[in-house]
Amino acid sequence: MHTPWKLTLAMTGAALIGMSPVFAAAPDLSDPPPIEGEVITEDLGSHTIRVGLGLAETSPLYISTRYFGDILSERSEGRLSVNVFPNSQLGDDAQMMEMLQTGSLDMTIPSTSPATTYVPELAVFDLPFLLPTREAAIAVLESDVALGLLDKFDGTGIKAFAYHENGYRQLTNSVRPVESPDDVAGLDVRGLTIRTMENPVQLSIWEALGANPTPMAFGEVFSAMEQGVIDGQENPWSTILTSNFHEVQDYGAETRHVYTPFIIMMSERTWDRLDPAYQELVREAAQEAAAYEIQLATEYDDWARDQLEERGMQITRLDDDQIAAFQEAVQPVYDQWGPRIGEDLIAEIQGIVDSTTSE
Ligand code: TK8
Repeated sequence: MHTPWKLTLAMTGAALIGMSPVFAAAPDLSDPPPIEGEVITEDLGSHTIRVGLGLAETSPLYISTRYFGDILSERSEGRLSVNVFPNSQLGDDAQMMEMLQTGSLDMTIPSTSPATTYVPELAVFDLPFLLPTREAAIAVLESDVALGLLDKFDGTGIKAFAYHENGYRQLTNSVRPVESPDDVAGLDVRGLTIRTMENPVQLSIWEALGANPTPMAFGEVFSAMEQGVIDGQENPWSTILTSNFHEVQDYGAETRHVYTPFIIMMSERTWDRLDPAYQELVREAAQEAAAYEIQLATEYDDWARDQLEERGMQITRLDDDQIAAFQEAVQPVYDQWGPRIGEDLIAEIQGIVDSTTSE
């Protein structure tokens, strides 16, 4: 539902900086790093690589994917080019990964949560409050432990190259402000119906908090909220803003309950068609795009929260005690999933986290 003043505000912002009225402005984002490295002048074949994304054109993910395309094109003298399809127009994360397997899509950058179908250990990222600071989260993403999980895609028909940041997930809803798990569960009134990613650990988190969790593909979330099928959802502020969720969600709570990254991946069929020199180029470009995306996502996060407030979302900042109450309420998730995900893996990740916080 577009209320007139929201539209006016969005259009004023758009007019000011000359962007589409769908989205008013972007924060002061870093320019992409200069494209460096060897240019392959030999003709090793021409390829157009189609990349499907769940998020919108305004997202850090989209911007970095365009940069990925620029790197490939510049360093192959235009023989490699990238077409990006945003907004889940080719399918949701799960469908696009299946398309990589069959070779009907070349690349996608899904969340780790639906990718646990292929690599169950990736569910470690679904554990709530595992990565308490961004510094710790990035250290984990760059660690051999996490990179080793990407090798486990071997044999699935998918090649995984690097992690991108999705960001700390925050709760929004259209019913009431949330300051505590009791507000989620509702006590005297009904619990909130919350869309979760399609992943059993995510489901457990919202069950533990007393919500009515409803797993759903990301592309369906806006209309489900608009139609009142669900009360709310959880995603990083940048996604909430760039997906216009504030148009249908009045309340936000800064819960920071989960940090699940994205993975940049390619169909093995596409990979096998590329000359080894192009394969190496794709690998390098994926890493450079990942680093740029992490920077953009970091720059976007708090700015997006402030923008949402300006556009009328009432956002509750939670203090340490309030966060601790959420953390305590989701403890059963560790008891239930820890043994299945692997206590050793969890301990290794926690070791990396500790090494960043004890310095
Ligand atoms: C976009 C999704 C999305 C994720 C979700 O394809 O499903 O909520 O956070 O960003 O991967």
